[in-house]
Amino acid sequence: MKILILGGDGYLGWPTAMYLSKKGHAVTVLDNFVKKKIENEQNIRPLFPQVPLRERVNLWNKNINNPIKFIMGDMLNHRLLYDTLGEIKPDSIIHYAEQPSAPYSMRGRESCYFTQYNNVMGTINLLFAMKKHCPEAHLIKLGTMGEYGTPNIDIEEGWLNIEHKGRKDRVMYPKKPGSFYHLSKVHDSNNIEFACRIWGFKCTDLNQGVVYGVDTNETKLDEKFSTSFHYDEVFGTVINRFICQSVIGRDLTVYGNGSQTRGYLNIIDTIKCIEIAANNPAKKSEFRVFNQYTEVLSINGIAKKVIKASSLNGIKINHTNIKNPRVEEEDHYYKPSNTSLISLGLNPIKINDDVLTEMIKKVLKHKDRILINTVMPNIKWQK
Ligand code: USQ
Repeated sequence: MKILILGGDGYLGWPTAMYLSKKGHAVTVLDNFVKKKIENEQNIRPLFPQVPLRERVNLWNKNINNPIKFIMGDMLNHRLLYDTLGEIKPDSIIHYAEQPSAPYSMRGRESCYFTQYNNVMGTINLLFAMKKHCPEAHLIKLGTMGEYGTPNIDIEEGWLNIEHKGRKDRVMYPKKPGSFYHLSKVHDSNNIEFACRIWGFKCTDLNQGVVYGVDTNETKLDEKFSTSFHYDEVFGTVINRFICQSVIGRDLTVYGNGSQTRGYLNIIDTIKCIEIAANNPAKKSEFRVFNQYTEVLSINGIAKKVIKASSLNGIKINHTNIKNPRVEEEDHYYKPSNTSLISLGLNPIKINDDVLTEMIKKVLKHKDRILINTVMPNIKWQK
């Protein structure tokens, strides 16, 4: 397949590009490096040293007989998107190219505005470029489980059958997201569903849970292929943060009472899910939603697992309940469904001592690069 990966420099985009290139697909990656700009602005950096994407791609291409193509560009530049799609005419477009941090979107007006403008308008540009140059392409869009929030009813995969005053319909599942970032993905979902309805697009919206993990088979091939792994409050997801906190001997920062429950998945499973979606495209006019997570856990449950794995590796830590900087329900009902990807063949990796030990060992090697002042949260949902 000809595959275009938007956001090919990120935590998930880069490992996806290597994996799909190794599988023989013709991969092009596009990125505008806005995450690097935010890193500089926030005085944060990925834990593993990063080789610039162009250099990484060149190194990859030297070792494999199926080169990745790299384009530096911004999805807010619609001309660039039109030209790129017109030239490549991709079969599949994997869209990761969004500002992914909930806390960043809650910093204030500018960060919120940037998040929503970048994410929503970038996607609008993509939809119009697809309409002009490749309306038959399969759009695989990274959504988020956070679009649903924590409703007091079971969470279905994107759609809900309802009966109201004796009549029945199938509607998009009601959304109650918890940050301006998560809201940007809700707006995207609505825009894309509309494009499927009026232009006959094929789309899979992957409502992904919280991703964790340090490596994939491809990042392990060379240190220079490391992915952009964060542990700070801006881009670090909770398990990645807890592992880094443990390695520097700090108590784990459980926000609030720690009963908050979410869906989680390993970075290797993210890539498998993308491959499964690409190999089984949505049909014409179909806006298909998969809930992409493999395990449901509370923060307390995660803290317990990390504390145990740390102790097996000779690290004695505990957890500490800090005042929740977010506005989120702590004790809540949470029962999402995730049968679609499993029924298409996903064989999930589970969080266990071995998986966490592998993370601890890799992070230990880079322990000295951890910026201690970026560990505690500073961004508050309510000031
Ligand atoms: N949390 C802690 N301690 C910490 C950090 C987080 O208790 O030190 C808690 C948060 O309060 C929250 C949960 O962990 O209840 C998850 O937080 P997170 O920062 O790991 O994840 P989140 O902000 O929800 O966002 C991440 C990614 C985002 C993706 C989302 C999937 O950054 O791009 O969309 O996970 S989901 O959460 O399913 O919406």
